Amino acid sequence: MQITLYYFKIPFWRAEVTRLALFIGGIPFNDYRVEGKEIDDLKATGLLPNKKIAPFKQLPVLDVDGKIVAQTGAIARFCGKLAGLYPKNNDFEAAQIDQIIDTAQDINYLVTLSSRDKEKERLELARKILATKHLPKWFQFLDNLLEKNNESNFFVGKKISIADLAIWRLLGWLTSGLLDGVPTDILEPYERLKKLREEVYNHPKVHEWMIKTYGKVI
Ligand SMILES: N[C@@H](CCC(=O)N[C@@H](CS)C(=O)NCC(=O)O)C(=O)O
Repeated sequence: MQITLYYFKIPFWRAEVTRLALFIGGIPFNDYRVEGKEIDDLKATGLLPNKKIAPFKQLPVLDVDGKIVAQTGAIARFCGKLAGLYPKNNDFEAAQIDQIIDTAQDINYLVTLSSRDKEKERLELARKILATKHLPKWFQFLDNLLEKNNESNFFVGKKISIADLAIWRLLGWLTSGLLDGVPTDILEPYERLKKLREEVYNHPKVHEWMIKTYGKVI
C-alpha cells in the first residue's frame, strides 16, 4: 500500500495524529509537506501537488494507492487501524476514541471562532473568553473522561490510541504561547491531562519522531 499524507509544514494535530500513528505502527508513508506555490494552487484550484482533487480544498488529505480521502478524523481512523492504534474489533472502544477526536474538532473550532475578529480589542475579548471559560470547561470534561479510565493514563483501554495523540498535540498548540491571550500554563489545574501529555511525550516512538522530524521535542 502506497500512502501519502498531504499537510502543511507544521506539527499541527490534524496531521500529527496520523503521522505519529503511522510512525508508531511502522507503516511507511510519504509525509508530504505542502508549501509555497502548492498552497496557492490548492486554494485556487483545489488540486493537490499530485494533481488529484482535495475534496474540500482543505488539508489534511490522504492518498492511498491513488485514491483520496479527506477529513482529519476519517484519515486518523483509517491510519489508526493500519497502525494498531484504533480498534478493528471493538466498536464501543472505537466510539470512545471517536468522541475524543470529535472533541478535538470542537475545541479547534472554538479557537477558530476566537480568532476571527481583526479588531484588536474584540480579538482580545474573544481570547479572554476562550481562555477563561471555553477551554477550562472542555479541559475539565476531558480530564473527567481520563479519570473514568481505570486501565491506564490514556483515554481508552490499556494502551495509547489516536485519541491520545490528537489531544496531546492539540494541547501542545494551545499551550505553545502562539495563541495570544491563552496562557502557557492553562493546563495547570488538570492533573490527568498533564499526566496524559507526559505519557505521550515519554513514548519512545513519539520522542524518536520529534527528534527525527523537528530536531527537538516540541
Ligand atoms: N474539517 C476539516 C478541517 C480541515 C481544515 O480546517 N484544514 C485547514 C488547515 S488546519 C485548511 O486546510 N485550511 C485552508 C482553507 O480552509 O482554505 C478536517 O477535519 O480535516
